[in-house]
Amino acid sequence: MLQEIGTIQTSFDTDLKSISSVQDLEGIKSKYLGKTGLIPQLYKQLGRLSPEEKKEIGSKLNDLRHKAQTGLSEALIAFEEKIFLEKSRKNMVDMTLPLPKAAYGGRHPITQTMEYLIELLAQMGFDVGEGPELEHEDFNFTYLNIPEHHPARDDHDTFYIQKPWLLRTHTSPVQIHYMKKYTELPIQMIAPGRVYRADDDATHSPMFHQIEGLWVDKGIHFGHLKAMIKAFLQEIFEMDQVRFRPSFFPFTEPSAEVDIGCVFCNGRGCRVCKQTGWLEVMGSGLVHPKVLQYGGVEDPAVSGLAFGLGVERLTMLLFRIPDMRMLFDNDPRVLTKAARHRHFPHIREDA
Ligand code: 2NM
Repeated sequence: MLQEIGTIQTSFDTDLKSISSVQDLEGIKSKYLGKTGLIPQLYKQLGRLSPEEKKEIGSKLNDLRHKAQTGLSEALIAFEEKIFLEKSRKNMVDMTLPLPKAAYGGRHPITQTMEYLIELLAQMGFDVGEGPELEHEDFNFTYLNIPEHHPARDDHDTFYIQKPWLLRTHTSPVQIHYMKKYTELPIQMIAPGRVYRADDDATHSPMFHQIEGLWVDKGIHFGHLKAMIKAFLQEIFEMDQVRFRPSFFPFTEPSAEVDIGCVFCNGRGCRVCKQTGWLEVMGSGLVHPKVLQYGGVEDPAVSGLAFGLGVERLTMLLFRIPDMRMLFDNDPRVLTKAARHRHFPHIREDA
């Protein structure tokens, strides 16, 4: 019987080493420890032995049963651990992998243009003025020398909230407020902000952004206007063709529209400049004496220059956006477009 115990012990050890599933373990358990298993069968034979043999072999048998039980439960634990590690290795996150390309936000092209222009004008000495978008018609029209029956005042062009209150149609009312508030010369300021006009097509939006400039001092003349605007546009567009065309605005006299040589075709003529070789970029003039008076500037030796530009139009030129409505659709292809300009933040490829 001792020999049998040894044989069973050896075959148990071999069986235990070769398991590949929990079912294998169950099989081994019933083969050795089950009701009719090899070990219980040996116990049944104990009855035929003498008390001395019973004592010795019984103890050996107890050892065998104990070894089989602990061997099985240890093997079960080891096997479950192995399965767990295999599963977690399969789900493991590799911290050395590069992250997936993530979409992230950025400033709108209009905002980028606005901030760039404000920064540039601030460097040229202009203070930044602000005022309400809801204005009184006196500040929006009357004080800017726009007469009572001028078509610009028409309900068709202006969003009246409740007469005389309206949404400002330009930022110049801010400049009237500014002149009234800051009487010390020189006055050198810009008014950036949103303006509203009842207009909506490929080149007009009912809400758009303007930056208007005002420079008031003793002896300001058209030469100052030309030099200032040339320097400003050359800095933006890196070219030197600037042209002043006579024009008319109620609030300036004389008035001029300002063109630059077409940056798309270098003046040769293309679709963008409609074959003229020139692009209109802003309006300007010497402030009408009546406007200075309304602003509280009394001294006839004091004069002023003024200019105004549409930020959307400049954004379209700098970002190569062909239709103004595209600026307000929030299409990510427009929102992540990079400006072809040395001073604009470059939008990353993976944005
Ligand atoms: C323009 C063109 C010409 C302008 C005039 C004034 C003010 F208030 F000082 F009189 N602000 N802006 C002006 C002059 C604006 O925009 C096309």
